[in-house]
Order: sequence, then C-alpha cells, then structure tokens
Amino acid sequence: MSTEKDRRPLAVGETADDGRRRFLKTAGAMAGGALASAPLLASARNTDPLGVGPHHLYEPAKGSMMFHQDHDHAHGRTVLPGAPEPGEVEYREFDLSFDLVEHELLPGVKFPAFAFNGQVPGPVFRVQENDWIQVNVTNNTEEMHTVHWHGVDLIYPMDGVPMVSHDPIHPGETFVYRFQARPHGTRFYHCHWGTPLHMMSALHGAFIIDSPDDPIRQQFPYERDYVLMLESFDVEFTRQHINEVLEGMGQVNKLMRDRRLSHITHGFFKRYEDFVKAIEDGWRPPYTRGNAPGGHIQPNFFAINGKSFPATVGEHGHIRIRKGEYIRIRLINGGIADHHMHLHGHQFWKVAEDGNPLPYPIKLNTVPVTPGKTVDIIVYGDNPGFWDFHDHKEIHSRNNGIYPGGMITMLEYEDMGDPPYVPSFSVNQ
Ligand SMILES: [Cu+2]
Repeated sequence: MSTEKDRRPLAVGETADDGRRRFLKTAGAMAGGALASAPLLASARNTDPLGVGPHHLYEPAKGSMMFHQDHDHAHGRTVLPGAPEPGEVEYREFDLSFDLVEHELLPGVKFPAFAFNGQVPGPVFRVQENDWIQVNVTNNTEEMHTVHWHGVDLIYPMDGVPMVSHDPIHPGETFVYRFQARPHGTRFYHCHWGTPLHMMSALHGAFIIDSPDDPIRQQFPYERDYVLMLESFDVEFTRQHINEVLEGMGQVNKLMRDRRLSHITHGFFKRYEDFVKAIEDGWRPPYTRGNAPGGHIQPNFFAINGKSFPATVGEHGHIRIRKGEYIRIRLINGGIADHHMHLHGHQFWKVAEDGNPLPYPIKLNTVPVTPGKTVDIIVYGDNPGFWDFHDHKEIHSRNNGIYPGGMITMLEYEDMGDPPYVPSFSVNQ
C-alpha cells in the first residue's frame, strides 16, 4: 500500500536510494502486466557508459554550463533585465516549481510525470488584465525546463523558449518571470523544453486573465466558470523516457561540473555557423544517428484535469449547473491529440477561441479543440438531468484501448430534487 510519504512530491536533497526504492516499489502498481514491465530506473542501476558513477536523482547540479566552458551558470536565482523593477510597479507574486511525481490517472494506473507544484495539471492562475505578474520558478528535478506563457503577449526574454528567450532553467536553479498579464482570456502555460515529453507529462496549467471589459461577461450573466484541461498521455513513453532523461541528465550534469563537457559535445550552439563547423569537424547530430523517441508517441490514456473516466466524475472535470443558470466552460488542450467535445441535451455558445472573444457567439453541440487551442463555451441550464460531456473521437474515450474511459465527464443539475434515474459507472471487463 502506498503511504502519505509515497504520494508526496519528490524533494530536493532526498537520497538516490530513497527515491529509487520508492519508485521501484510503485513501478509494479500499474494495471496490466505490459504497463508494469519496464521497471523504473533500470538503466540507472545497470549502466554507466560515461564512467560518472551512480548519480543522485534529486541532487541539484551546481554551476553547470550550457553554451560555453566560460559560461558558468550561477546556482541560484536568475532575474533577466527587461521588465520593470519591483519598485516601479506592484507585482503579484507566485511560486511555481518543477517536480517529478508519480501521478494516479485513475485507480490502478500510476505513472511518473514532471508536474508543476507536484500536481497534474499545474495550478490555475487567475489574474486581472494588466496585472504585473512575478513567478519564481524553481527546478526541483534533474532535467532542464522552461515556462512558456501560451497566448500571453509579453516581452520576449520572458517567453520561455530555451535558447531563444533565455537559457533553460537548470536543476536547482530559480528563474524569475516578470510580465504584464494581457490580453484577457483563457490562456495557459507549459514547459517548452523537451516539449513532447515535458508538456505532455504533465507540465501544463491554466492561466486565466479576467477583465471587467470582457464582452462575454457582459453578454452572458454567468457567475461560475469551469476550467477543463484536456490531456493525452503515452504512459509507456513517459515511463521509459523519464528514466532515460534522468540517467542522461545525471551524466550531463556531472560532466559539466567536472568541466569535461563542452558545448560541442553537448550539441548546443550560440551561432548557426558554430553548428555547421562542428559537423564539418566530424560531430554527428542526433538526427543522423537514429529516430527521435518523440516520433513514436501514441497516447493511450486521455484525461480531463489529470483524471480519466470514471475518475473524472466527482471532483475532477465534473460540471455542475442549476436551472436558469449560465456557466462558462474553458476548454484547454494541453496535450497532443485532437479533441471534439460533445455535450448532450444542450446547444451551447462557443464564445471565444484562443482566449479571444468571437465577434458573435456560435451555437453548437460539438466543438473541436486541437492541440494548443483554448475554446470557451457558455451553457444555459434549460434541460435538467445528468448529461454526458465527452470527446466524440471515440478512441479518446478509452483507457489503454478499453471503452469506456478517458475523456468523458458529466454535466449535472444540482437542483433536480428526485431524479428518475441516477447514473452508475460502467467499466467493461
Ligand atoms: Cu520541462
């Protein structure tokens, strides 16, 4: 049985043996033999090709270098110039962290995931348009990360694209993002380093920018709004590649500390000409050596707010409404699959796309939400009952291929009194 200690986020300073024991113990908790067949951290135990010895999974790297041997990253806090100083404007301050956790998608299915603040999805930010935001982001993992603020118009050094906006956030480092929240609407944030693995598993969260001038708020008198993060996970890919990146990054960090790794051997270049010169000198980039693992991602679990059906019903993604009430639902696709969300028994209004209000609302009952998109809908409570709300792309309404599962949740009227039928869960055997 897992204990409270087992479920908490892994902490910096925890010894490798502690982490390994705990992960190995829980690796067998997956439902189904195939899912449990790749023991976590097997490679970390068996191989040591670069001769760096056993690495400590959660020991932060100190003073590692990324681009040049003389470019010594300070282990600590990075604040890039460009945004106003704290005395010039008043910042709303938030703390965010990268953690490695074991996430339970639904009873019987757990997998290792990179997660903001140790939770899947990351915390929901709710701010006002034009607020100045400071987010102190600490990396508690042994992999590098960044935060990209998707759909927010900010100054480019805060955009979170590694090597384009700023250096990646190294293990143990804290990076300070400062920007103004605009324009208003449903936006989100996600890691932009190793995007196929990191964003999907599960470094993403909602960033809601509100405004009294929001025309949707003026047109529809809603009070409650719901945030539904739509997620797709390839659980086996995530398990295998988190093992690999932990092993790889442990070696990279050790070599960087020992100053045995140069920007050439690690394959990062400040200038395109340096990249070409390295190839002329005999360096072989990874794409000449084999397939990128990301090419084979095939999500087998689909989730709303971190849970797959039937775990969606209850707290996570379960939508409640009353007769005569308008509600706003903010759909955010944080994964890599196309979703087509269908609500039974109602025609809803699609009122915003990519966070931006539409010039006129469109009446629908099924709405596509493709990767990177956000779609806002307004539902009016005019048909009391329990109603399915699900991805109509049937393959996404399964758990590891078994129907029903995945991206299914429910719209429930709270004021039905004595309903003639109360739904029960159906899980195929
Ligand atoms: Cu990341």
